[in-house]
Amino acid sequence: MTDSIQFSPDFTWGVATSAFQIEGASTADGKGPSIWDTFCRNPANIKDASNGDVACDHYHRYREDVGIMAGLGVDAYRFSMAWARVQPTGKGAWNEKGFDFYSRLLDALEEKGIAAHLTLYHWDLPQGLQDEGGWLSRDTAYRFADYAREVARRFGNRLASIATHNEPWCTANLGYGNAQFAPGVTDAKQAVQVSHHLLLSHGLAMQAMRAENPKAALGIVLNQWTSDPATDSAADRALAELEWARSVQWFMDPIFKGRYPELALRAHGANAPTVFDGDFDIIRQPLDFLGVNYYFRHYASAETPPRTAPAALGVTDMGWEIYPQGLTELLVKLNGEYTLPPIYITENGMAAPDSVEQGQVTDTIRIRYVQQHLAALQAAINQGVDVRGYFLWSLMDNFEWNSGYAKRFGIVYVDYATQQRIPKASALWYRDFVAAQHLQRRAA
Ligand code: PNW
Repeated sequence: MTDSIQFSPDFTWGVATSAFQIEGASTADGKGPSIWDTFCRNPANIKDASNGDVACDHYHRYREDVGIMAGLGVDAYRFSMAWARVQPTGKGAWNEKGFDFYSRLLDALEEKGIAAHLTLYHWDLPQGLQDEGGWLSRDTAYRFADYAREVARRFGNRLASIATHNEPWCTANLGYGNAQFAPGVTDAKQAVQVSHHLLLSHGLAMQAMRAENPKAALGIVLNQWTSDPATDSAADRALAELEWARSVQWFMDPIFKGRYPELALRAHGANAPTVFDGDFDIIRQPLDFLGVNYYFRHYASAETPPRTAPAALGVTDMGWEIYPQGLTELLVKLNGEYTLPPIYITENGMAAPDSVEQGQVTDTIRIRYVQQHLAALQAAINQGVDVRGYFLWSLMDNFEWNSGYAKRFGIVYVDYATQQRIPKASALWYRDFVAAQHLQRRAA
């Protein structure tokens, strides 16, 4: 099905990971604890009572992992930096050994000609800052800008892009709304205030990095979904609209329009955030790119119990509906509502119950998933959306947050007992697909 798909010759093909999910080495070389180290200390928080102490041991095996990427022939790698590695308590002195690790990783990537796309914050706040209020404290936004400035100063010229945050919706709502994620708070009002401080920190970091390195390509990564009413009822349609306002517009409007969406503000009522004069001027910084993570659509049903999505194409091992057309609809809708910079799909992929049989992992379902989403992506491009790249989530199986190691998103299988990496059928398929896309690059 993707045989017929031709993306532009300079389209970026990549894979993605994040620091806490793969690095392990949780106390190595002076790294400080993060809120995810702390969260995992309570085994009840993680489905298999696991933690990130070892994970994929990428900290020690990064060379092998970069070699695997080179074997796949990808153009680019999206990863994140563990803030507590380079600044153990989130403020004060820099930890040179922490920066050295990322410098070695960049060396390895450069050697293989793989472009490095860095995310500054993929959920692992230094515990030292959490102890002083974490993202509920406005001050944390300023600490984040200091960190961003230092990274731009040291590495700006070696990075193809720098994203401030990964999925601030998750940080705020899963971390402070329903306690699925660190720091494990359930307080709707706090969740909203945290989302404001995350946006503020994004703006402050953008300003700091621009001043430090005007040439760096800067942006943010948001998880997004379309929201479809389950039925034609007025209640379902209203709920769908509210969900769009609370999840997508809540982050997009401040960044691109300098305000919060009225509908969501009204819905938050007494939980609306405290906003200082000038905050929106800080938040509304021009972006060089927008990263979009897409996994599923939102299905809005006001009935009790709510109707569930029909899932005509099935569900993933996370229970998430497979709904590729939602990616087309999302991108076209965003393009209509906002004046957008170039878009990168910074995450897309699926969890499947993979296992090794005679040395092989036959994840046909994942190949189909990626094919369907690439077709959907092409449809959006054909409708005028400026998409420049696609990063498959994930390079390898890893620590899937509160699901622990039970959910596998990788195109490379990880045998955690031996740390052996086994490319799945999807990895071989992606390798061949990317190679075919590169052929026309040479022809062009
Ligand atoms: C993203 N939701 O997380 C993250 O960026 C990755 O670190 C993660 O491994 C991947 O998707 C798969 O889960 C999300 O509930 C977690 O809507 C939860 C949601 C969305 C994204």
